[in-house]
Amino acid sequence: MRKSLLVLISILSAVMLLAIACGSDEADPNATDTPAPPNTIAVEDRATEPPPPPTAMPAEDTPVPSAPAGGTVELTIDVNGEALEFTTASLSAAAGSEVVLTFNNSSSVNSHNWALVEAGTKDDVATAGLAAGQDNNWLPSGDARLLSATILIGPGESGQATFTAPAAGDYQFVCTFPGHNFTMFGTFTVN
Ligand SMILES: [Cu+2]
Repeated sequence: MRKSLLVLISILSAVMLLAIACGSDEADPNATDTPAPPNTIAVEDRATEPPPPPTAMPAEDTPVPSAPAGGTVELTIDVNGEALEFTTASLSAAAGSEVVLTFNNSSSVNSHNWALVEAGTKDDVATAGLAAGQDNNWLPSGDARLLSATILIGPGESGQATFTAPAAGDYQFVCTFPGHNFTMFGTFTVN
């Protein structure tokens, strides 16, 4: 009888140990469950982080092609009626800016153009334009001194010259219609 009791006790104690062991095993899953939430949070953080870069990429790409280094400058010029002179003798723009110059020729009889040339070359360029003829808008072709120009604009008509403002410095603008260059000119300042 005593031996059987001892066996029972030993069996019970073994069962107790197993129960404790199982209890400790059950504690492990709980231990692994605790770190799990941080992992899911970390995954959520990673999931929310990627979206900003994609949205930031297009935002950086769009300004590059659309916005020139110096921005866009819109200039307007006219003539003083039938006088052979522009309405202003000075224009300016920032270096590298995209210049859109609109020339409104309000004269009722005269044709004009507007040409941007290197400083001190307005008369020489006009002379070269005289040789080029009216079919070429009184403008020489392939002339490095001529930086930009409108076409020949008839009375009451308008035209545009679009160009990137060159390096900082003083330039000239002039009408190269024969004889107009002596009174139709001004200084174009790039700053
Ligand atoms: Cu003119």
